[in-house]
Amino acid sequence: MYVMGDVHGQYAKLVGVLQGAGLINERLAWSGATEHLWFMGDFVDRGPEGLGVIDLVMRLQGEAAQVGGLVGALMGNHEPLLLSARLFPDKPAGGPGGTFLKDWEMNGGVAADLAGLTDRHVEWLVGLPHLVHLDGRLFVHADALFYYRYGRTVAEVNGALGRVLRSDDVAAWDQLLGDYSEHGAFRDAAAAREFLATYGGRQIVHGHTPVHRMTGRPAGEVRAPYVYAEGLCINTDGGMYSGGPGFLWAL
Ligand SMILES: [Mn+2]
Repeated sequence: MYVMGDVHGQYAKLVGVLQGAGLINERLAWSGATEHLWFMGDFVDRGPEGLGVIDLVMRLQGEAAQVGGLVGALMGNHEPLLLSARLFPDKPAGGPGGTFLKDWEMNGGVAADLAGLTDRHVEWLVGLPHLVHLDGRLFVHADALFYYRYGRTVAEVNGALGRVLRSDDVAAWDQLLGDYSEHGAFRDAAAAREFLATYGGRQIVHGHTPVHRMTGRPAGEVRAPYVYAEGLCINTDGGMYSGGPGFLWAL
């Protein structure tokens, strides 16, 4: 099993990393056979080709499934941001831009991604899980505690957040997008331990906060996940949009 952190529109880097691991070939077709590949969310924004990344992941998901492999993806927070800009561009929102469209733009929104987004993309995106158990670990996009407010089990959280994203409840969307401004909650190992006790799993695997921001090392040097909180947490966000080369974590 391989895990890919936050891609943020870095299509060319993603292709290079996947080819380097033999998961796709020179024609960009799935060549990973029965291997499993999971993405941590945040496909879009801050980088030029977010929709290209989503299209690639959606296609590889189908190709892998045909040969007994698996491509899975978690929901990030930039996917809801993009969806909110599509649903209610001019409605007032709580971020610094004042509207959902302006807040998305200020968070690195790329006009071509919004323009190219189809119902098929939207349906795929809103169906992505927010929390998932894999290999005895708890995979979640954000290193944040706000998930507690949406439920005390993985199924409850996925259900509640899925309902928000399938609704036109502007206040609920605004609340959720604001919730994601939380970062770094698991630096406190006790908080990580309680999160795992609540939702299950022996380790938290997350993205959302680039490793270089936690370690203070240059983004260009980040080629492996960052293990912290007494080994309870694994940060997979290579900071690809701010100079990180991108990497796959092989379990
Ligand atoms: Mn994020």
